[in-house]
Parts: sequence; structure tokens; C-alpha cells
Amino acid sequence: SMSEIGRKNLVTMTRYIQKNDKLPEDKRSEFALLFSAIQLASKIVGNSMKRAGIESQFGVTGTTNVHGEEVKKLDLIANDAFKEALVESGQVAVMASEEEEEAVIVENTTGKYVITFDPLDGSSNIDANVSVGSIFGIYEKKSAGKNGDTSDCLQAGRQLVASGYSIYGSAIIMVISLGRESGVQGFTFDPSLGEFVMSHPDMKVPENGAIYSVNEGNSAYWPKATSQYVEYCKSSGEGKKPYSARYIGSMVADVHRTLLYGGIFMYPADSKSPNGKLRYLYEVAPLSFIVENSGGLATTGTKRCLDIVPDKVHLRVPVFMGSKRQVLDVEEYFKKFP
Ligand code: AHM
Ligand code: MG
Repeated sequence: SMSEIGRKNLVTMTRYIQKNDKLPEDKRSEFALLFSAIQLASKIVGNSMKRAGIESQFGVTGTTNVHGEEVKKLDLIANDAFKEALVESGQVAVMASEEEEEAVIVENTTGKYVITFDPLDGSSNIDANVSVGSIFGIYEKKSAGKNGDTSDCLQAGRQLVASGYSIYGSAIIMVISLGRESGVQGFTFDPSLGEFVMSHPDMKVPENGAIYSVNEGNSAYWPKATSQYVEYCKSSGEGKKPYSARYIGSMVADVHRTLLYGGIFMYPADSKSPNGKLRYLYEVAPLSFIVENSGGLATTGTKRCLDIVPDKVHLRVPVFMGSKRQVLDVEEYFKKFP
């Protein structure tokens, strides 16, 4: 707001990155450029979302709007916004996106970062005006060639140097981690300044929570460990009350709530989807990095998510993430019912 202008303690995302003494100087400048690209992409996506309702009223034919322009799906607008901004930052060698079949290799660049992203996650929720988000992970290029290649994307989540998400809700909030040492910080977009301003410093997921979040419609297909754990969530006894159920069906929103209120978010494997639904590189790994760097845990049931080395760009993995207590309990159920 106007009253903030000129205040010394106004921490914009760029200031936060430039002053982060957990990072070497060169990394700070590279990250400042990278994150300014991601902020730009998020602002573009946020704006397009706001316009989407109006555009679709005008563009009833589904192909052209009142200006005679093609009405693009928001997923594609978001994908283009991210790709363009990232390439223009000059910092990026390889990109992997939910919307691209193959890794995208950037040519003629000295950029040494690898970015994985889901430009618009949860887009099936948009027509109902439910919050959606963008998710991204940042790795360093490992291959030796001048240009990067697909192998640069196939790194364990443990190798992430940064990750984050933007959530498009009543406000645009961006939550980022520049590594374990740096923790997790949340920034809210202030339209009057055009800046993301720190609003949630040093986010910590509660160690214990009383919310479980899962698409229970799939329960007929769950393995025993998952069914038994969810039964436990709903049970009472020995001082435990039944947990509350909350499931938006938009991963960023469900994980954001989990960070703030605690509890557990799950997208388990089931007999129809033996690896669950969510994709490792641009959904599970970046959000596991955020959750773990805020003091929580993320597991497949039997393995820490950050330890998985993906063998393909669109690999899916089951996931349980959130408060330490709940995730450790899940792992116990998987030991008991392998
Ligand atoms: P999307 O990438 O096609 O949007 O799908 C991912 C979304 C997640 O945001 C959410 O957690 C999940 O799908 C919900 O799936 P379901 O409808 O099967 O519960
Ligand atoms: Mg997605």
C-alpha cells in the first residue's frame, strides 16, 4: 500500500535475494535475474486469469475473441509466459514443462540453470474460480557440452538449488526456497508497487497437524497401507481426535494450506495409477523441497521424495507431504503393510 513506500523494512523479493548472505555473490545476481523472470511470468499468468472470464464471454466461438485474436488456453498462455521470460533472463540452459513433450534446450546461451515448471497447475479448477498455481524447480546444468540436454533435467530433488510456487488466489502469493540454509519465504504481490513483498518470513510447517487432504474417491483402489492410514486419520482415541478433511484438488492450494496449518497432503498410488498422478520434476520435487526446507517431510510411503532420481521428464510418483508427525506415521503404515 502507499504507506509502505519508502519504508526501510519493505523487503521485495529482489532485495531479499540480493541480500541473502547464505548464498555466494555470483549466485545472488543470477538468482535475482532468474526470479525476476519468474515474477514476471507469474504476473502475466495472474493477469490472464483475471481476464479469462471476460475473454471467454467475448470469445464464445472458442476460437477468436472480440479482437479477432485466437483465444488460447490459459495453460498455453502460462507456458509461453514462463518460457519466454526464462529464456530472456539469459540464465537458462534447459527447461522441462508439463506442457512440453520433451525437454526444451536453449541454444546460444551462457545460462547454466535448468528449470522445471508446471506453468498452471490445477487448471481443471479454473472455471469454478478455485485457486490454481504455478510450480517451478531450479537445478544447475551438469552435462559437459556447450548446450544442455535432457539428462540435465533428470536430477534428484535433493540437487535442487531453489524452488517455489505462485498461488493465484484472492492475492498472488509466491513462496520460495533458495536452499535448506535459506529456509522458506512467502511474498505477496502488491499491485500498487508492482512488487512481490515479503509477507510470510521464514515459514515453518507445524510439526503436527490435524488435517488430511486426499481424493478419497479413489479409496476403493488404494493399497492397504493408505486405507489404514486414512482410517487412522479419521479415528479417535488415546487423546487423538479425528482429523479434518480438506481437499481442493489443486496441489498448490492444498500444499500452501498444509504449510500454513499443518497436516498431510497425499496423492497416493492406487491400482489404477500405480505411480499416483503427480509428476516428479515439476510438481512433487519442487514442493517437497519447499515442505522439507520449512521443517516438514515428503515421502512416497517408502522413500523420501527428494531422493528419487527420475528416469524420464514426465515421471509420476506417489506422494505424502506435510507435517513431520503425519508423514512419519504414513511411513510406519507402509512398513506395517508393505
Ligand atoms: P494438472 O497438472 O492436470 O492440473 O493435474 C494436477 C492436479 C493437482 O493440482 C491436484 O493435486 C491433482 O491434479 C488433483 O487430482 P484429482 O482430480 O485426481 O484429485
Ligand atoms: Mg500439473
